[in-house]
Amino acid sequence: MERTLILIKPDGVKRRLSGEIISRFERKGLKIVALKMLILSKERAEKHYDVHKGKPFFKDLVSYITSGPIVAAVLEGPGAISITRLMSGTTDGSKAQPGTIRGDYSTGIEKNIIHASDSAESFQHEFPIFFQDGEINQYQCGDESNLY
Ligand code: FUP
Repeated sequence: MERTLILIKPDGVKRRLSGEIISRFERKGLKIVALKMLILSKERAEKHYDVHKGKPFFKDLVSYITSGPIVAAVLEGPGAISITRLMSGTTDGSKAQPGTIRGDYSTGIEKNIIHASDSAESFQHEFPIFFQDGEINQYQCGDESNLY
């Protein structure tokens, strides 16, 4: 089954939106298989965002994502990667569709509430920055035959 990584960024946590965001994904039918709160070190943040190294916003991005606690989760379900991206909305909250997480809660590009892996390759790169394989919980939900 497909898995993806989401991060609720420091603005989302500090605005008490963690539960609301996780709820949206649960109601959609995705399953939480790993979950934790942490403060990211500069080194791990730079690794997570290494595709953006050298870009003008990189330094601010790293300093922002390390500025407070984040919630990291692995979500599982068919199409989990594209579903979480669609539900997150486009990067810039001022342009994201209402109904998406960024469209509903963010007005800017840096403080945009959520990160979601954009491909299976990104998930493979990002997952070990936040979790070990043994932290994935495999279990069945009673309604899976109605969902999938
Ligand atoms: P996304 O995949 O939607 O999270 O967006 P990107 O991977 O393109 O960018 C990662 C993060 O960098 C964004 F969430 C916010 C930040 N960013 C900026 O601050 N300025 C930019 O011009 C582009 C991205």
